Amino acid sequence: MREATAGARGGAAAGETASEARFDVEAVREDFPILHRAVHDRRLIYLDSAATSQKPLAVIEAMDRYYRMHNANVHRGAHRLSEEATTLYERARAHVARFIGAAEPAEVVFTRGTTEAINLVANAWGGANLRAGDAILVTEMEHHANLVPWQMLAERVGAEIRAIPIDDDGRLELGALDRLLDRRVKLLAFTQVSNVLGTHNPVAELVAAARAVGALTLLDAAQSVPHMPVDAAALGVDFLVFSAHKMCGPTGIGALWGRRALLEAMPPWQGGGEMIGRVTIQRSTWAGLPQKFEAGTPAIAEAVGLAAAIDYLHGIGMPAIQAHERRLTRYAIERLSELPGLRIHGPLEDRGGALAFSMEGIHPHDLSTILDRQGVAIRAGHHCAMPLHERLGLPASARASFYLYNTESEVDALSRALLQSREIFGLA
Ligand code: C6P
Repeated sequence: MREATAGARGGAAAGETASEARFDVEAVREDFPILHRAVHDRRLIYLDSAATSQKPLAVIEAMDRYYRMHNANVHRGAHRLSEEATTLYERARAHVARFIGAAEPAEVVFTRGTTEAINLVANAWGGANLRAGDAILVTEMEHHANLVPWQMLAERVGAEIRAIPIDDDGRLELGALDRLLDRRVKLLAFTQVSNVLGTHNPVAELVAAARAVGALTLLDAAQSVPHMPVDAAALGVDFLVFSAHKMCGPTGIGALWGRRALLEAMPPWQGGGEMIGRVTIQRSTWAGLPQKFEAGTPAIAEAVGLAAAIDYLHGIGMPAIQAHERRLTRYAIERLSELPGLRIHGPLEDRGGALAFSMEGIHPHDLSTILDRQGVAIRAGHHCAMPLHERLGLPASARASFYLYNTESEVDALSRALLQSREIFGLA
């Protein structure tokens, strides 16, 4: 669909890359029905895509079509509908594999999302490989999903959690690796892009450092896969996890990618139908990859929706989406920096589109409530990153986050609403 808009602006102007020139945000917005609704009698300005993205018609219709035409359970029935559902489900897996640069579809395990994928690795890999005295290295900016499962594992086996600190600009202090990364570290689990600060972490450097001490790496790609080209094999990580709902797909599905040899060596973590080879009353054998990790009836319509989301994003082009978001984030930083009392947290350059800030004299929750009355949806709180907020010395922050359908005029509206909130609070 988007291919039709390619070149609509007649080629690149000076200083503009080809992918920036091709991007037609107004045409993109037409694909998202929800963007046409009003909130509190105002046009909806949705700036909370880091929490969950909106869904294009192509995804909504693909799921609707699945239920109208193909619904059945997968891998079980010999009847026509079950064959169709199985084909669609496995085609979705192949789509994901191509999208993230997996060597083969069998390396892609469907999960409920990023959180479940990390819990899977913590239970299956961690349970089998971690011993008392071992360490797991994370960073101070991790989402709770990439922290709490490791804490639970560490508690169980007697391992230790270490964290790479951040500097005042919200970037990792890589100098601390000398002190933190030794042979006791068995896994380095880190986010590619911070959901609060927008920081882009140096994946290649971190992977090389982990490898040098024989540690594996898990990349939390929840905030990167939706926004930029990501190639798991090229990045050199061992595990990669993400959620469909942040990339135009439905809730309830995401994926774990892992290297075949690692996944094969891992025991299953949940038992039930689908994941077995042979079952007797006393014991069972396991299915091969990836079924070994997919016990029970999976999220079939959601897999179909995820495949449609990938088609949609691919049709626009991930480099074009990334370029659009970069431009918009730069613009937002410029506009918000002009506002009195406003402080942006995190790096100002070379960053993703999650933009956390504080307004002097107004609690983030009050700010988000006032903005909501203007139709502007942002998030306020700790964004499931309490250790990070502690490091920043903040109980909470406000966060605007951008995606392919956001515009400069929406950033202007955010800026106006923030100024108004100062007036409401009687701030000069
Ligand atoms: N962050 C946010 O508003 P789930 O909930 O499993 O789909 O994703 C968890 C998760 C893991 N890692 C990162 C970096 C994330 O940003 C998230 C989800 C949302 O920031 C909801 S708390």
